[in-house]
This record gives sequence, C-alpha cells and structure tokens, in this order.
Amino acid sequence: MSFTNKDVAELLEEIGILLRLDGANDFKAIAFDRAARTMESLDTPIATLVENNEVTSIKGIGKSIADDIYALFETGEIPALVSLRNKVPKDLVRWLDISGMGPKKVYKIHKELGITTLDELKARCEDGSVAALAGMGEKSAGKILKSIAWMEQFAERCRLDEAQIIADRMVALLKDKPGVKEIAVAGSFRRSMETIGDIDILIGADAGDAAPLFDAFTSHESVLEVLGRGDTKSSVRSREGRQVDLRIVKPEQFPAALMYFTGSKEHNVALRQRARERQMALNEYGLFKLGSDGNTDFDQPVDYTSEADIYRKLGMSWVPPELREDRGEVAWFAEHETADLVEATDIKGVLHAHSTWSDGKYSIEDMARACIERGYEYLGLTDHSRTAAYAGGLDARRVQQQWKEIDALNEQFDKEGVRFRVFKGIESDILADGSLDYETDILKGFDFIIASVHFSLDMPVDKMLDRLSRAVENPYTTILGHPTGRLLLKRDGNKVDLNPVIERAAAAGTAIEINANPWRLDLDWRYGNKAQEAGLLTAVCPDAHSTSGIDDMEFGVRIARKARFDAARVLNTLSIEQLADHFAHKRTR
Ligand code: DGT
Ligand code: CA
Ligand code: CA
Ligand code: ZN
Repeated sequence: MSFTNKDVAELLEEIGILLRLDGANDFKAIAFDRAARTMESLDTPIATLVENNEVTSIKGIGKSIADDIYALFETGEIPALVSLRNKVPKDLVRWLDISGMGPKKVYKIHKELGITTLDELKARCEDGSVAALAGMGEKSAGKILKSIAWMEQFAERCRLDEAQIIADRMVALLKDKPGVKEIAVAGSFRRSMETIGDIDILIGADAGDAAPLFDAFTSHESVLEVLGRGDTKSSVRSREGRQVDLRIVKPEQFPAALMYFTGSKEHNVALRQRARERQMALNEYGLFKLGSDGNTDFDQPVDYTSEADIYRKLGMSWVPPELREDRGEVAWFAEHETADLVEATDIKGVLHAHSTWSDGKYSIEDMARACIERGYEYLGLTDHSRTAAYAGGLDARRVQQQWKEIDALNEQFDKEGVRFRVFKGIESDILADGSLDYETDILKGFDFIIASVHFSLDMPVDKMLDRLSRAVENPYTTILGHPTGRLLLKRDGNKVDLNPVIERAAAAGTAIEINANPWRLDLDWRYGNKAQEAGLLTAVCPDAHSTSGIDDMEFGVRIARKARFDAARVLNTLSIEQLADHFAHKRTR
C-alpha cells in the first residue's frame, strides 16, 4: 500500500485535531501538527523513506509517529486514528466548520455543557449558556449562531421540496428564451431522490444561442455566486446555498445527454455494458457503433429521436427516471414495457391529516373542503392519540366528541350533494410494548387506524423490531405510520431492519405508509423491491397539519413510484366504497 507525503500529512493533522477534540494533552497534539507540517515540506517521497526504514531520520518525527507511518504503509490504517475516529463524536467534528471554533473551544463547550450535536449547540447559544462560559460572552455566542445558520444554508444536500423551488425558478427563467428547443432537470432531482446534492439543468440549443442563456442564468437575482462559466456548462450557487449546473448541448444530442445526466451513475454503467454487448458505445454525446478496434467510432453515430428510442436500440423499454438506480430495472425493462407505477391522478383521497382537535392548524371542515378543492373524494382524519399529550392527543371522551362532529359533517356533505366523506381515524401512538393507545371498545369505533412511533425512538433495535411487529400484527392497525421516524438531513430514524416488519405487515394485510412530508419520505424507497416481493400495501399520506400540507402528496407519489408501487398496492387509490370495505375487512380477516 502506498501513500503520498500529502496523504500522510493529512492523516497526521487529523490525529492532532481529534486528539484535541478528545481533550488530550496539548503537547501530544502539537507533535502531530508539527509532524504534519514537516511531511508537507519533505523533499523525498515518504514511501522511499519507509522502504529504507529511515522515517525516524526525518527531523521532527519521533519513534512513535514513525511507527504510525510504518503501520499505515503496512496495513493501510493508523490504529490510533481508527480508535480516535470511533471515539470522538462525528457531530463535534462538524463544529469545527463553525468559524472561530478551534478544537480546544469545541472540547471546552462540549465538556462543560455536556452537549454534542449542532442543534444542542444552537439551543445553548440561544439560551445564554454558551455566553455564560468563562472566556466566551454574548459576542462569541452570537458569532457561533450566525455561523451555524450559514452552515445549514450551505449544507451538502437539500430536501426534494427545496430543490423543487430552485429548479422551477431556473426552468421558468430559461424555458421561453430564444433558442431553447428542449429543457429538462436531470440528475437526482429527476430520479426523485429524497435528498439532492446539486441541481442539473439541461438545455438543447444551437451553440450560437448558448451565450445569452448562460448570461441569463448566471445573472439571475437568486444567484449568490458564479462558480464557473464555460461554453457548454456553467455552475452557480443559489441564495439557498445550492449548486445549480446548467449544460447546453446540441438539440440532436439532447436525448443522450438527458439520459447520461439523469444517471444514476450505476444505471449508466449497466446501460453502457448493454451497449457494448450490442457492438455500440453509449456516452453523453450519443450512441455510436464500435470500431473494429473495439473503441467508440464517433464517425458512425447510431440515430435516435428520444430517450425511449435509445433504450429501444439497447433492446429494452424506456425506464421511468425514478427507477434508474440499478436495482433490477434494466432486467425488468428488457422483458416488460412498463412497471405500472402509481400516478398522482390515481390518488382518490387523503389519509393521515391533523385538525385543531390535536396539533393541526385548521378545523376538520376546513381540511375537508381543502381536499374537495383539490379534487379528492375523502379525508381520513387522524389526530393524535391520548399518549401524545404534547401534541394535543385525544382522550377517549374527546374521541367520541370528534366522532359526532364528523358524523354531522358527513351529513352536511350529503345534504349539499357533495360526494365526499370524512373517515374517522386516529394516529395512535405505538406504546413501548407495541400496543395501541386505547381500549378495544374505542379502537372498534374508528374507521381506520394509523399506528406510529413518536417516543422512545432510540430504543435498542431488537426491542424496536418487536414493538413495530406487534403494532403491524394488531388487527386494528390499518397503516403503520412513518416507520423509522427520520427527519431528513436533521435526525436519523431508528435503525431497525424493516425487512421482517414488511413481511409481517404484508402477511397481516397492514399497509406501511409512504409519508409524503418531504422531511420524512418514510418508508424509504430502498425497501421497494422487498415490499413488492412481499406484496406490501402502502398509502401515500401527506401527514397534513394544515391545508397546504395536503400538497405534499406529490412528493409522496414520486417516492411511491421510486419504490415500485403500482396503483393496486396503494390504499388511497381506492374509491370511497372500496376503501370503506377494505377498512371493515382488515380487522376481521
Ligand atoms: P446528487 O447531485 O449528488 O444529488 O446526485 P446526481 O445523481 O445528480 O449526481 P451528479 O450531479 O454528480 O451527476 C449527474 C448525473 O451525471 C449522474 O446521476 C450520472 C451522471 N454522471 C456524473 N458523473 C458520472 C460518471 O463519472 N460516470 C457516469 N457513468 N455517470 C456520471
Ligand atoms: Ca446533481
Ligand atoms: Ca451536477
Ligand atoms: Zn402524523
């Protein structure tokens, strides 16, 4: 194994930083800093010195650090670094990105306030605890807060809904400009990933029309910084901190470029392989014949008119972008024309919504009318259950009052001649032992029940598995809510392997929701193959706490497609009557 002087310098420097974050003696950390500096300015390749067993001859590198370097070349790792990386909380390392926060200050705040996450640090800055520490003060705390806000803005990825706003804005700016023959957003956004790194926009236009398009793009008021500008590609950072790439290709190259820049990388690799097997080469410029030397022959392009046409020339059908993740889609579309993925227009009603009865912002009637306006046939209302006291959870008495209100509202819709129904549901907490939050008498009175974990999210995984399994096997559970409890880019969910939960839910006829709130998108689409194999049902649930929350449905549908659900496995594609039947049969099957 070999490493450059720069590699070694970086590793030694990391040891120095981690030692300080671990509260080690300063002189120890300084020794690693100094060794790192020495390594950077060394004239001889360190590999040569290792080979000749001469590392200790370097001025400023003692026996112990020399041994670390020998270990690195022998095993690929420095044991001291491996154990430090395991020991020092990852979150503390992120604190170092805060301007003005060196490792010693990080360690001091971490130790004295007993906190490790960025969120905790933010809270302690806001409540004055950081300012009260010796040597800190209001000004330093304010600076830390400002820097955290900046970091959050420039984080590496964003949620799908955040990317949507930026992508829509740029497409609106460019789509009607002279010369634009085709425009599309490619990349992870087109594949409906739950989080997005950068946003990739692609335009088909003649080369002569490109410059004014790049001008418009880079000078838009939402652009904070131009990261690069060329003849075919330009990159900017938007005011939200997101990188946006614009590529302009010749109109005839557009389909191949769109396919390439949609990715995923893994899907592209699989397609290139298929092309080779057919004596062709596929790249971002198009499809070409292979020359007699086995290389791409750019003088022999294979004509195509669309993405679908390129797939066809590769002996397969067009793959919906959501599925381009190299998870079996290439083999599937070599045999089939479609995967019958659910579509937004298949969704007939809204399940999982909150009203002012618990922590929602609008009355039941407001929520119902918002559903009607959006063309839905029903609302499955699910306020919080009694254990969720912090969210205004309903005790049995309040539940019964709510049922009366729902009955009256349904009668009123009848009178008005509006074909719409509010179903009586509840988002029942799953208690620590996996049971639901009411006595059977009350459970019986609901039309349907979403069971969700809201507390003790971090219990040991085997206990959590039992908890979720009991919940999905309870005959009164219609739908398991947000199974991991994750908040994307903010909080990890539980680490349970959901495969057995999916099997048990499928066997019991219990659905697992795809929570459409872009913070959640949970069930994760990566369980899609398993869900399909087990015959799992789902429901695309906005988990709306306001009328506008209902509009999150679109994100849920995108994830449901990515997870390969067809309409037949999505409960809220059923009509009012079919769904009422399903609810009734579920608990007696
Ligand atoms: P992101 O931005 O991290 O959310 O993910 P993507 O998938 O948008 O990745 P990005 O922006 O780096 O590249 C866009 C697409 O371009 C990617 O999905 C596939 C294609 N691509 C980029 N680099 C490569 C590469 O080295 N090889 C192949 N086969 N495809 C690539
Ligand atoms: Ca991207
Ligand atoms: Ca990109
Ligand atoms: Zn909820």
